[in-house]
Amino acid sequence: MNQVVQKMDVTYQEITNQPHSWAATLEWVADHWPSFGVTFEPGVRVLFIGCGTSYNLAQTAARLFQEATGHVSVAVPASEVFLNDESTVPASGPVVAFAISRSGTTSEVLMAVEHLHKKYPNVRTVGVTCNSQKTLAHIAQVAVSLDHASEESVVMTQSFTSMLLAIQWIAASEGNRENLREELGKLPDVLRSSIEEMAAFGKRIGATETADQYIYLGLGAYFGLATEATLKLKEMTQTPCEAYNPLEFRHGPISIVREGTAAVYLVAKDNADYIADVIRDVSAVQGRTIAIAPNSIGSSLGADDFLGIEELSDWSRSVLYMPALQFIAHARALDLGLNPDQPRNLNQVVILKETAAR
Ligand code: F1P
Repeated sequence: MNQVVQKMDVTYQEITNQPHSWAATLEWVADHWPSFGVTFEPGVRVLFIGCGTSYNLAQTAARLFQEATGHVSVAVPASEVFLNDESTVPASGPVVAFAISRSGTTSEVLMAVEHLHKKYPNVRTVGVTCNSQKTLAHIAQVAVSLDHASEESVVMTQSFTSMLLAIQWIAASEGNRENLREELGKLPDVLRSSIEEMAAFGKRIGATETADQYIYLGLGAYFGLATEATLKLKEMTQTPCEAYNPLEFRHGPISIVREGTAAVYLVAKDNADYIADVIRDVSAVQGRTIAIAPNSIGSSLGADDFLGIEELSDWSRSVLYMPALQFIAHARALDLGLNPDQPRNLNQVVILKETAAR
């Protein structure tokens, strides 16, 4: 049964297609973004808006964007833009809002963009999507449309990393960070050369005999990736899992750790010493500890298992962690005899009743 699903499942093909999708993304954004004429004036505030996986993307993107450009950037669930705009949308001063949606038809994202256009003349909207022919690309003032990263599968994998990579490229460009842009250019080849190792890692960590509860831990932009890792695992396997800032995890939630708990750390070089401390604490209460970390420090963290990732800067390396996290969820689904292409209770797009897909 598992082998048959593996050959047929589209989700696996899309996960393994990421080196190609990333190369096409970098080419597309370099060719198109400069001509859009989107400016980031001094004092601009930047919003990143999305739902589900695209909100996890927004959380990751906001941190990376602020780090590379210095512009204050925040992530907001799309529903909060039209339901709680006074606490989420700056009413004055220049604002650029990136509205993120693979499908380009998620009702809350479209409602958020329409609300911004109607009530906030100070806001410029940028659609980020994988479907140029759908509504978001038409109603946003400009659109980053990565059709090559669209997916047949319900769960988002290459669409997540490709849209994130496009936003990272924009951040590096708007921040005049040529070194970061150069590092991004290396990512497709780095991923191509490490994807088999990542798939093997995913099988090891996702195996049902090793854990029945997962905790993903990441700081800063890596927290958004940790949150996305939990959504992949929930969507594909319904396994109990949570995401935390690693140091916050010790302030109470560590009480859920037991034998059968796997704690997966997304380690950046800048904070590795602090993470090693949390690894020790989780090991001490019977948790299994797994680190995804830069090659140079992976083995020194004291984790039970680890995956080494290409050095690069913490900023540029961040998106490289995602395929390994996607493989964990995919491998576990197959181990459980589930079909990753048919996640329980889920459709590719959530359309609210009072609005039809535009
Ligand atoms: C957003 C989303 C997905 C989720 C599921 C339902 O889609 O919440 O993140 O996995 O497919 O839709 P989109 O707005 O990015 O198309």
